[in-house]
Amino acid sequence: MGCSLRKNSQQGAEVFRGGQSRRTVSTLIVCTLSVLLSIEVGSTQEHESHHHHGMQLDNAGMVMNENTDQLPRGCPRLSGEREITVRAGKEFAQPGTMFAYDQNEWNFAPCTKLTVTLINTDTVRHQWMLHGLPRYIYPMGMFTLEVAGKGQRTSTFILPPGDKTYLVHCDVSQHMEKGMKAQLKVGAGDGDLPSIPGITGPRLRDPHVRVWNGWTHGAVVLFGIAGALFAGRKLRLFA
Ligand SMILES: [Cu+2]
Repeated sequence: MGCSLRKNSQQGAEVFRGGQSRRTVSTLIVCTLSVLLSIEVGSTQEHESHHHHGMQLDNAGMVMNENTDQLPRGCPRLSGEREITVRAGKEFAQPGTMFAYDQNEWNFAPCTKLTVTLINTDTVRHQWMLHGLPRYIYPMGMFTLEVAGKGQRTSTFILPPGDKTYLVHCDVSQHMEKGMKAQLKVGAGDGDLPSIPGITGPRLRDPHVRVWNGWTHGAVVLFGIAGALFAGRKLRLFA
């Protein structure tokens, strides 16, 4: 895209001034965006060429952006090494959801080297995809494990410094909306994410269900009867 700004020519009389300055402004915005974009793309390409990790893909699944040795900026050294095993499948789903992980929250010290094993207990594809990582190590800011059908996959990455809450989810269409959503807190985290099953979303014992089964059920029935009587009298169904 050419970023040269056209000079005001004689042909542009008073009438066209407004239009031209608008065009100039929009050209400036487009140019700024494209420069920013090329910087971003450039840095990503640079890092992809510097690091051997990238995508490991086969019929059974994939690992994206494994990182076993590069320390994120701000980590003087690894604070420790941890391992987790996460199961993913329909069998862990709570009422109102269809897919789920068997855990929905993790907490680790900043700069932890974390090895994740994802076990898929379903026949459909599931992922453990974490967002918001530094892009100079992890292209697109993601670390992903994917298992297509029953099976498992293991990979390692290094958590950044600082207190932050990271989104973990399955990116297969509709799986996150149907319950496959979790959060990983580094340090103290920076809050809870919305609709995390069992944390900020529906729990196993949904309070609405309990309340509904209790006195409100009776109250609704009573109101229904009263309403019917009132409507009946209005319509002169009774004398
Ligand atoms: Cu899934």
